[in-house]
Amino acid sequence: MSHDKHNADKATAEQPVQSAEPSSEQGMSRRRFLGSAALLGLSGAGLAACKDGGVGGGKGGALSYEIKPGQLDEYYGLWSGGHSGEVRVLGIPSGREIKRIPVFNPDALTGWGHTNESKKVLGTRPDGHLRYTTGDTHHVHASYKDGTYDGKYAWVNDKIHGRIARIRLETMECDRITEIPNIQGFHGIFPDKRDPVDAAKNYTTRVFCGSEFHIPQPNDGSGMEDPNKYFAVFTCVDAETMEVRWQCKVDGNMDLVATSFDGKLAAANQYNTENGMIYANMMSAERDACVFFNIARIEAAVKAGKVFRIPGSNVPVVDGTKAANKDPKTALTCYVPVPKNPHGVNASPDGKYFVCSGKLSPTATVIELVRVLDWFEGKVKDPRDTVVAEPEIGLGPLHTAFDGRGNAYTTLFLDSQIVKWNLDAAIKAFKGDKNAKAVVDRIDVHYQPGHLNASMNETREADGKWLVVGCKFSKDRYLPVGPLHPENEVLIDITGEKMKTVHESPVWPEPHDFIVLKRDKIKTRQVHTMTEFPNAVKDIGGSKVVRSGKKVTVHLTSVAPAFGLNEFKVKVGDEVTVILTNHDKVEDLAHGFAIPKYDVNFIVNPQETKSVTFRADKPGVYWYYCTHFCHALHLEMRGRMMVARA
Ligand code: K7E
Ligand code: CUA
Ligand code: CA
Repeated sequence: MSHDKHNADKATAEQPVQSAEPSSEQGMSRRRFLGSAALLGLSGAGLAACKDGGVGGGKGGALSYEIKPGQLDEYYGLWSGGHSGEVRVLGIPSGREIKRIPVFNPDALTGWGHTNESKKVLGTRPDGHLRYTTGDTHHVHASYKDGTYDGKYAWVNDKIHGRIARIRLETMECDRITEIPNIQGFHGIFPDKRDPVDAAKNYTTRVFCGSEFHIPQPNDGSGMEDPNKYFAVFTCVDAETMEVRWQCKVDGNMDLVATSFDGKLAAANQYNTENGMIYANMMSAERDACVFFNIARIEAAVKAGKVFRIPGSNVPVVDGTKAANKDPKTALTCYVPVPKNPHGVNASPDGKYFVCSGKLSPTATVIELVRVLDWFEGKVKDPRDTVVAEPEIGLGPLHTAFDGRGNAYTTLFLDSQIVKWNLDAAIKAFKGDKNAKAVVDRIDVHYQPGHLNASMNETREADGKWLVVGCKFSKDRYLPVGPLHPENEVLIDITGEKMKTVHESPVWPEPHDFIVLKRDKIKTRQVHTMTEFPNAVKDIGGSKVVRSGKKVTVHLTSVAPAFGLNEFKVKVGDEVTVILTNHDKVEDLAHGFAIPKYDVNFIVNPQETKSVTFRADKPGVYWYYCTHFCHALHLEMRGRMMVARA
């Protein structure tokens, strides 16, 4: 069936968006607010027509995306993996996938979720199995210093189990995972860009976490039918210790998170200020909110002990509800009304604005941060007066990126377009200037874009070169591969007045979000140091078997093409721990270690140590072998584990 036919079928099955009922608000165009027909559209791929060639194609900039064999990309892209629970590293502009970083997902190549060291990071149940084997990563953001990336850490959320993970960018490995209490539907994260009170700390010290789903607190089976028991909390995690510092109770839910460059404000957009339990109720109010958190005040309240605790957790919780924060001069939170059901809040690289978009309203709301700070001082009366622009930009606006030259780029999910609009023009138009036109350009993308990000645009060094767009549907863009399609990442050159699509690449669903960092922001270490690992078998001739009762420890080394032991002997019923240190020093020279029928499989990179513990429960000979091609005699790199009958 052709793609067009598919669309035609869809169009009859679902009402076209443009026929949605006009809203009752005065002076609104028919497209101003969308009804339930649009909501259907939000869940379907069928609405946008397949038009080839973007509106803005042709007269764009002139960047080349071609990276010839042997050439390196100019940018690192850090992509979330979505359902896989991983983070991926792409080269930009080529779109080549360079690495997958296992985070919440067991991974047989690296042995993540399998080795003792990675199990410690992931967390285990009392029986030794992983606490969770699934993850759902959405948002990757990196640490800051002086308003730009410092290359130290990246964080990513797990929406399913409410966990936040940290990745050391030096080795691009996950080193910490924290499970956040009292939340469900953990969605937005954003690190702060400096400390709001300590001037010396001009770097990331906290990571803020928004949770979507409100749950009965405590969620222990009581109060499930009592709506008053339900609420969501905003969480602050310490960037270094990865411990939860505090939580803030809010009205409504939270979706995406943004932080200001001065460290004073964090914000989360809320699509369910109604506290609805079903979607019809979640879209009943004309306006939802972007809730701002006054970080210094919250931390002072925590210090002063103005907190409560949710039974079952020891985290101090402050009350950020509207009822408890009526006086702006002491308020911890400020709820700025924005058009209904927004999905996304993004900070402009000049540090002045947050942009929040309403997926059921064809608008983007520009909130000026000095006005929010003024509201907290009692100088601005109505939280809505912090809004300085609200241009109409198109249907289903989700996320916004910036070029550092005063322009914003917003994904239009329903229109399958990117719209480029000018912040200053939008502000002028909002003030009543009839000649000010916010929208600069539009370009079609294939299809239904969600997140987008421009190179370095979450920093003060936004360079306005590349815009990457994550399309949620690829439909006909690649060779058909059965019912499950890849998603389509679109590369757009934004150096010119007009946007220009230059490249597309498929990605395995569903990345959601990504950031694009100049490659010199990340300095990796290509070889580990043996002393990093306390259990390393440091002596190259130190391979040995040590028995202590029923516990057997096999100290093993690897040097291509041999393990330190050609065999080792254990007995049925033993608890066996294999500690393997790779003594090879050459970059890229990894060895693997696998034991058939014992489900053991991991690699050790140069100078790295990993260990695995298992019960010897099957007698016989089991050849352990190297799984990673390391040497001309790689196949010969093996030995026997001999398990004697008890
Ligand atoms: Cu898919 Cu940021 Cu989780 Cu929007 S999120 S598209
Ligand atoms: Cu060692 Cu292959
Ligand atoms: Ca709503």
